[in-house]
Amino acid sequence: MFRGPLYVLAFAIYCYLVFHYLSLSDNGGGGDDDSRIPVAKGSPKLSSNAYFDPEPLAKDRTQIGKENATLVMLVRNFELKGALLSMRLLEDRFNRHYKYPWVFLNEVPFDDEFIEKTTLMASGETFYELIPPEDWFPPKHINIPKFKLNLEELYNEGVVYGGVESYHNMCHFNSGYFYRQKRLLNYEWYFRVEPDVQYLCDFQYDPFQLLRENNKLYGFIIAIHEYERTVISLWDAVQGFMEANPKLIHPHNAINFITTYESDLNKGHTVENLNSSYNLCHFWSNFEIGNLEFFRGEAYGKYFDYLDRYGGFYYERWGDAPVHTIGVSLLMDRDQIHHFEDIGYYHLPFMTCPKSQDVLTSKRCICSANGPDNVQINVGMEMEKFSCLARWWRYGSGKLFMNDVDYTSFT
Ligand SMILES: Nc1nc2c(ncn2[C@@H]2O[C@H](COP(=O)(O)OP(=O)(O)OP(=O)(O)O)[C@@H](O)[C@H]2O)c(=O)[nH]1
Ligand SMILES: *[C@@H]1O[C@H](CO)[C@@H](O)[C@H](O)[C@H]1NC(C)=O
Ligand SMILES: *[C@@H]1O[C@H](CO)[C@@H](O)[C@H](O)[C@H]1NC(C)=O
Ligand SMILES: [Mg+2]
Repeated sequence: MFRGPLYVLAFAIYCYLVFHYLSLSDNGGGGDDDSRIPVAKGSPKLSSNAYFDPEPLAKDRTQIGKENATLVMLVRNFELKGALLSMRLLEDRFNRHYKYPWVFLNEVPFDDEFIEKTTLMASGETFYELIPPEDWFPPKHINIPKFKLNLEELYNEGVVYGGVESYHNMCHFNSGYFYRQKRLLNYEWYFRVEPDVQYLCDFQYDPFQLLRENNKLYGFIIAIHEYERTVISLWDAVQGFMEANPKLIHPHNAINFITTYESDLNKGHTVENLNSSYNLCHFWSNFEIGNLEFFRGEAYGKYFDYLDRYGGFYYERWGDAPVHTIGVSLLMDRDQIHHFEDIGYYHLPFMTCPKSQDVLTSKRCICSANGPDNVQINVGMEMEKFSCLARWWRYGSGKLFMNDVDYTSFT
């Protein structure tokens, strides 16, 4: 006697489902979709969420930061994943509050996937620039057979990246050409970013503004020793430049930072077998915040041209890090070089983090980086024997013991 109402209910549900199905297929308009190419420009995405307006929300990319500045990344298409990792961290820790633009540089065109995904990751405007071949490949005075021969030799000696032709182009470009790329002429300040790096603390202030207001021109985070084999004749070239251009050397320079040897600054460890007075210290250039007009200026231009004539970017493996470092150490007032002691950073294989507990807490630092194979790097390198930071404190612009910035914004 209870069955009657149950059948009625089952029939009602059946009718509802049939009706619902019909009404859905009426509205679906599926026929047109069969020819749709999901990734084509202008067509809706396969996974677009039907509950939202199909028009993507337009992002307001208007710059908030007040400086004439840009983030810049030289990168290859296949490094997209690492580029996004770096961007995500830098956007979250700093740039989403300022929306500075991003400039991407490459000697081959960026592909659509790279452009789409990095633009979606950026809070500000994005620009994709093709490097002209004459800015990328070896200059005319380079003897190509000699270059190839030396590549082989560097490879056989196991010099890191020594045998990789494109690495030489990259170091040459970063030493003397990035700041002259057409798009970068629009800016006064740059922040260099590499794929697969990690920013471990909130910035809480605008580093471009900090540099400008404190009359600084170049900021670094890690200082370390270079492999001697890569720069055998670099100091000879630098000495030649100094002798030819004594007026360009700044009277209050940081030459002692790059030419002193006391081992107490390296925990008693001596840099062995050095054949020149360059002690191999350099600012690690994968992190740099600097003034483009300095690099575009007469002094650095003459310095770079002098080194370029020497051929060491190709016959040896001069890195852009020692080249920038020697340039800024000789041509700038040493007080114009700034150590960002309060920014946590990781680039394989080294991590560095602020030391003050106050700063670490305020800036929500996570001083643990994810290295390759999920190895955690928990120890900062700033006090290791291979770091040059102690030397910078003695011969550069000193060591700070007081917070010189206000860390209380964005709290
Ligand atoms: N477009 C382009 N970018 C390059 C090329 N080689 C290197 N780069 C970029 O130049 C920067 C430095 O290259 P890396 O390979 O990271 O060199 P590195 O930092 O000395 O070495 P790693 O320890 O491997 O990171 C990175 O931003 C790279 O993406 C190249 O041939 N073309
Ligand atoms: C930004 O700097 C560049 C290079 O110095 C300059 O040409 C440009 O006029 C500046 N733009 C603004 C808005 O100040
Ligand atoms: C330094 O000079 C010595 C003696 O001339 C030489 O044997 C050695 O290979 C040189 N070291 C480097 C890194 O060039
Ligand atoms: Mg790198």
